[in-house]
Amino acid sequence: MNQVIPIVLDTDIGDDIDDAYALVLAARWPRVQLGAVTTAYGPTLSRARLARKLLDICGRPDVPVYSADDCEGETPQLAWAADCSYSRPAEGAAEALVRMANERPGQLTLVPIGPLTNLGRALDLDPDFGRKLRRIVLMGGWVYRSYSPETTDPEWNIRCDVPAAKKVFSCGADLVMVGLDACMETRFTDDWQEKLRASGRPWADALLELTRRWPGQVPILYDAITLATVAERFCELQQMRIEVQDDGHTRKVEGEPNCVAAVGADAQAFLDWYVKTVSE
Ligand SMILES: [Ca+2]
Repeated sequence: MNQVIPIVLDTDIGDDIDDAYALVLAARWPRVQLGAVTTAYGPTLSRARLARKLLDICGRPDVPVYSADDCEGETPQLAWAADCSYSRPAEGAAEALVRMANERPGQLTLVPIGPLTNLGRALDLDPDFGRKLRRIVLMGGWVYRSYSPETTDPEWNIRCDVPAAKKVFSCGADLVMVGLDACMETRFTDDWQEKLRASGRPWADALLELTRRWPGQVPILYDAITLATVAERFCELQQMRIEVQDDGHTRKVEGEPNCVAAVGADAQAFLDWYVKTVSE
């Protein structure tokens, strides 16, 4: 029997659709014990309300949701959760992260799937925060794919808070970076959505409703394959040293490795596994 892995999911749920897919996986996957969800970036209170509603539908009212500095913002996904009664804990997201890391040093795996603001703040509160975690498995950056700083935008999660990302990549944590190299083929096309619908699960219906409201075309499950990497090997991983540049690009440089980076993935195997896992 494989050991259950305690995790915390740090998410910017409510903009792109893949955070919702990752949250349902975190709530339903027996290999992980979801201890808390923290919300990051922009309208963190509305994001927390959305996470709360989705967790409740997943049968997980036990999972607390912490938000951070909040600002105005509205999206069709966030509007879906407007009817959810969410009471914000007195403790903020970064403070909760520091407390949980101290309560079980060396045991917690943190999975950030949004901008790294809460982690940066946690490292300000406790410079040893990263070393108290078992591991950080983050969605962000890229290494090889289309890598051309002159012509290609930096990846969103890193670019949105570059100072926080620099802190995370130098904090001494056991770090796994799942970037665009591994994610771009995880396209959750209509065929997959139909398989999910066939499960008849209420959280599957919620995901498909959120997907319907989302203005994009085909969901790409960046955040869900990142979470899967906590205990599954759909990604090809390489040790390397990554430098976060001032513009948010992640560049492979010479020197002692500071992370393990995903450089490719078996996307079809992952999608098949995903649908099976959240259909249980
Ligand atoms: Ca995200």
